[in-house]
Amino acid sequence: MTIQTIATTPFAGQRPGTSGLRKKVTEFQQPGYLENFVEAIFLTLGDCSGRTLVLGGDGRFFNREAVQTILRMAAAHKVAKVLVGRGGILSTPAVSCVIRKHGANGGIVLSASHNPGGPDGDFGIKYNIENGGPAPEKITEAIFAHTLTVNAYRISDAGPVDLDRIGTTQLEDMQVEVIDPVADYAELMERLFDFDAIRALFSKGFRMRFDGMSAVSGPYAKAIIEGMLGAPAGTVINGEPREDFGGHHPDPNPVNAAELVALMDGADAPDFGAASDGDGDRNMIVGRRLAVSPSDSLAIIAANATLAPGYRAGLTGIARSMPTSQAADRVAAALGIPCYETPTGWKYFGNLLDAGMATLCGEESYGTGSDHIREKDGLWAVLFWLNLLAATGKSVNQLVEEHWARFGRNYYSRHDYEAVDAEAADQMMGALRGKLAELPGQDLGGYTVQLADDFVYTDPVDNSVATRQGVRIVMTDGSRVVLRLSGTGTEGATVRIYLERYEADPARHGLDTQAALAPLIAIAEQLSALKARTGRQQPSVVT
Ligand code: VG1
Ligand code: CO
Repeated sequence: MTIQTIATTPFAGQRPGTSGLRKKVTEFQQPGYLENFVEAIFLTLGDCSGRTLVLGGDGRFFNREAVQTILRMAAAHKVAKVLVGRGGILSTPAVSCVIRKHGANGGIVLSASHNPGGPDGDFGIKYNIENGGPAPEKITEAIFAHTLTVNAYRISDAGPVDLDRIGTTQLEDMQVEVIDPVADYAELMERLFDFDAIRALFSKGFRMRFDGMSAVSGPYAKAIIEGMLGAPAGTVINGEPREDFGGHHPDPNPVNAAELVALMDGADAPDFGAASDGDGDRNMIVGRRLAVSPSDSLAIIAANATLAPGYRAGLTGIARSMPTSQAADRVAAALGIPCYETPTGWKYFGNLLDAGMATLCGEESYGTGSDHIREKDGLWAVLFWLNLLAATGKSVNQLVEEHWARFGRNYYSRHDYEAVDAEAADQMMGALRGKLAELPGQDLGGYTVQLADDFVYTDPVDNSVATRQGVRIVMTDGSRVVLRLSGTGTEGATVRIYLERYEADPARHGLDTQAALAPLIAIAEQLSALKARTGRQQPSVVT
């Protein structure tokens, strides 16, 4: 076995987006493409001797190959030890959990999350730091800078490691420990939630469906929900991770999890439905004929958090991404705790969580989590809901309706226009930014604009500043229209339009969401001229 230095030349476009580097699998398969990016990570980390890293992914096509390459590169960079999930599998929340529990120096997550997989799908890679969370921008920018100048990478020529057997092997001077991908995570969940109460709920005949979407969360959900909590076999559907996610889009929303939603709408609907995404960090919560909006889910979890043993002491604060609805702000106000508004992407929550300023975090994109790890956590949110259902004896629908009655309802929707022409999208955003200064005070479609800006975030912990994080037009009654471009897509640009309207009156809590938001949808079109600029008449996905 020898360590080799292989000459290479930079690839353009290796700047990490909202959550790591995501590209088509075919792009990753170019000789040196993955290696260059991994070398850039190691160049950023500096001396790795004595360090421990965690490595795993969501099992999508190219996962195993990438794990072997990264192990051989880690050995060449003198990493002391790598903890890798069996079969190369670790959900994103499990990576975060394992880094923290084992005191590792960081980890590499292989996933393109909610993007489709398979030979024609997407692949992704992300570096997480020692708190278990996504690397902050100063690190991702340093990695990117190295991708522009990298001219060689170091790699061992050793043969492949057996990833399917638990135990420790040696690769050059590096230890490779293959671990059970579920055990550490399951143990953490058991400490946070009232497993006895949830077990009692299932033993009384409570029925649930968890859709693993043929992605990474299946093994976790089976071990915890069917195994530890005693739910009947078959509660977890699509529970085997597949390299192409069964050809589906592993994105838990009512559009992509249509089968689950149809089941929950039917006559024989179970009591509770849930789903997770490719890498297990997203969640969708479904009641009977009711898909709970992720923003509402965050607010409801926050309002009832002390019912779960891990949160009995209460919350220090709540953080939500800017486009996420303000439902959580109302709960924070009632609890007398701060609510922080951050840019999109979990990396912006890390400092607040580390500083103990926030306990719960959430994003409108089906992402919810807490200070138990430093990633959003799909199964955690599902278990939190199970804990609330068991502790209150109420249904999902009851909890949601009672929440609205108490706090008011924030009608909310996101309209995505996927794979639009990137230049047209940039021009649209540019033109919109140009109009912002004149909007405050203007009357638009029955609303008066109070504030219009391109969101700038100053991190209250380290004072780092993130600019151009999305255009927001806030009305005097708190209703909002937000527009931003996705940072996770791999084809053209994806325009996201976020719409929110607050309604205090319980008599008006039963409206159709799109109808309730129609005036704001019209304002978004009026200000952006999206139809003319992109040629799109309809959003590709409405959630
Ligand atoms: C999207 C979501 C964002 C989320 C990110 C990663 O980013 O909007 O809220 O944090 O995906 O989620 P963007 O830039 O495409 O809007 V995951 O589950 O794909 O890691
Ligand atoms: Co994800």
